[in-house]
Amino acid sequence: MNNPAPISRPGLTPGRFISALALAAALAACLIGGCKKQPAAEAGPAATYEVRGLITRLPDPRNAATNLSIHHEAIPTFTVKGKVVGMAEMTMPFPTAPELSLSGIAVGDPVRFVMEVREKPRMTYQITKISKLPADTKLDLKAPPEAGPGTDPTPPK
Ligand SMILES: [Cu+2]
Repeated sequence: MNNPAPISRPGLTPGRFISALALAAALAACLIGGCKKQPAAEAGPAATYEVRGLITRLPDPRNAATNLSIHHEAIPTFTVKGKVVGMAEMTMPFPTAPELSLSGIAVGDPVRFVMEVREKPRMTYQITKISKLPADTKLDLKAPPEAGPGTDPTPPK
């Protein structure tokens, strides 16, 4: 937190004195009313994002180490530690909330999902909601799905 400049400091113009007062008033209001910029509870999600993408892999029920993977659209509002950094379009694995059902969802389906991000005690994210979009939905995806850990290998012929 910034310490307000001492009032007796030489060169402090009336204008700066006023802004120091305004800052002090804002801080006081923050303390009384609860600052909205601070996350209310550490346990709650830092942010949730509604994202669209294409399913590239489904978790294998016989292998707990496998993840759902989605080639998702860019997330321009993606925020880390209060800074909007954005997330580019990419194929990545997504942990899912324990109660989330993926029944009826198949590889290649366009979907809309809610990604919940926590920053404490460390950066984690999971999908809490997912639903299929109409099969002809035009997603804003430029890159081809990357061949990588998040992509199904081409099935053998
Ligand atoms: Cu991503």
